[in-house]
Amino acid sequence: MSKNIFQKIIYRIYPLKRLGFFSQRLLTNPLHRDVISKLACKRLPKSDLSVGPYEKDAKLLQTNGYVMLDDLVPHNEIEQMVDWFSTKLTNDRYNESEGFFDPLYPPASCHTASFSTEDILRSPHALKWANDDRVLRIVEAELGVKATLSNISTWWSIPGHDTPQAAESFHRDVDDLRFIKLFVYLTDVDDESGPHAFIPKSQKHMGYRTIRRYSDEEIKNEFGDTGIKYFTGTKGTAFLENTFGLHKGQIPKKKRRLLFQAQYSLHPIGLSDYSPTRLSDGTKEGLDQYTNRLYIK
Ligand SMILES: O=C(O)CCC(=O)C(=O)O
Repeated sequence: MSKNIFQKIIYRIYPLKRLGFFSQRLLTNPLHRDVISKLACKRLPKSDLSVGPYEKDAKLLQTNGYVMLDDLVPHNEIEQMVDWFSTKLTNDRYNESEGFFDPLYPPASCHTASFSTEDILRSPHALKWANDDRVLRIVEAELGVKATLSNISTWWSIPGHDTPQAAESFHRDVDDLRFIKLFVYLTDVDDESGPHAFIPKSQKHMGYRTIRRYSDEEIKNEFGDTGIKYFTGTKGTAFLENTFGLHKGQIPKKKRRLLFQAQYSLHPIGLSDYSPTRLSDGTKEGLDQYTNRLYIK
């Protein structure tokens, strides 16, 4: 039996990537995660970007768990992205049996309507935003190695629900030993459109380490009303966040919210299956091959 076939059989029976994913989920003490991720970083490609003029932003991200990125994307690019997605269908990742639907007319049960990875990759600016020089410099300063783009998503959050679903309650993401998410609002987001919520500095907090959803009461009892940061802002509002910290995407009270998100980590996310897309050379130009390897051929 050739080594290749043998490897394939072993990988089918014993999916190492999932083992890695579930092992890191056992490590919920931020200090332990830090020690182990330092070891993991030793065998990963080094960043070839310096933090340069963004040292202060990198420090803010490290200390507070988030940093605002003013003027990250020009207004006309937001409009072009909104136009692009206005012609595309979505699905409900928590209820795939609904199939694909126009996000203007979602099924009554749908809280979040997600665009396909293919539509996101082929959109006019997703890859450009995800590979923005400022973003990668800050992210790589935090990761300590070259970033792996491990998730790229765009979804509508839809109002009209009384009880939160999944990520609409406070939780920690425990996706890899180190990771950071980029958020870009494609619609204006006020109190009625489900602003993203985060507990500053909670990425280092020793409590709330059981992997589960936490109620608003539990979080408010610990951190108070003023301990929660709500990210309201006009379209184009952008920030980086360490979502190992406690966070949620709230149920919009009245208005819909369109969000673009990219995730950067040390490794591929072990639960995800990636099938890199072949894009035209023009689109790939200037993009780091390693960083984008899970999405682009
Ligand atoms: O919808 C949001 O604002 C946050 C979603 C979330 O919890 C996440 O991306 O980890």
